[in-house]
Amino acid sequence: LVRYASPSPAPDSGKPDVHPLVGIIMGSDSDLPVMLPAARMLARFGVPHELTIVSAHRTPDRLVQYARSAAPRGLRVIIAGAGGAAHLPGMVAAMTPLPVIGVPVKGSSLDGVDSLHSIVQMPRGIPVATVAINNGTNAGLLAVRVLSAGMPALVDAMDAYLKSLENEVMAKVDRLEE
Ligand code: RP5
Repeated sequence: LVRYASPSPAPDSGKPDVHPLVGIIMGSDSDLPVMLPAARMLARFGVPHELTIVSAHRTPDRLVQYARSAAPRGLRVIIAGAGGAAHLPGMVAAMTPLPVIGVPVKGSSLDGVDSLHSIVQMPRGIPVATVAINNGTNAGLLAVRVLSAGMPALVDAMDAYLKSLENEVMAKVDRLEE
């Protein structure tokens, strides 16, 4: 389990807050290149998070333990990425009341559409918020937005992020029209 501290100190403690609010899990270390951008986005917003491997079919007992302990441990959102018959996000969602964001990972066949369908087509009662294939970045951003419901500073930070995207495009427009 890798824990990433928030760069902002916890109130009153004077020490960095290492208590993770977001858990990032993936079915295999081969998913890491897709999932690291989620971690980077959370780091950019100063959201403490953790990252590890949990495989629904290779480590089923670990899956149960992780999902059942997530809320009591203080996590508020889980991001789960998997490829192939990607049942990891759905299984986690079945065992925790926390919001689960699923990242379909593109495997060596079927272009990741198999993973997308596995994750997005959850039956009634157990929702998984699904981002685009291989889009760890959007999973991180969505986690920040979910957290921002109770953390106004994140609303301001997200506004600033949106502004930075706009500025990026407008700089290109200016160069094009010069
Ligand atoms: C899934 O199977 C993982 O999420 C990964 O996307 C896929 C392939 O895993 P490896 O064979 O690369 O370990 O469980």
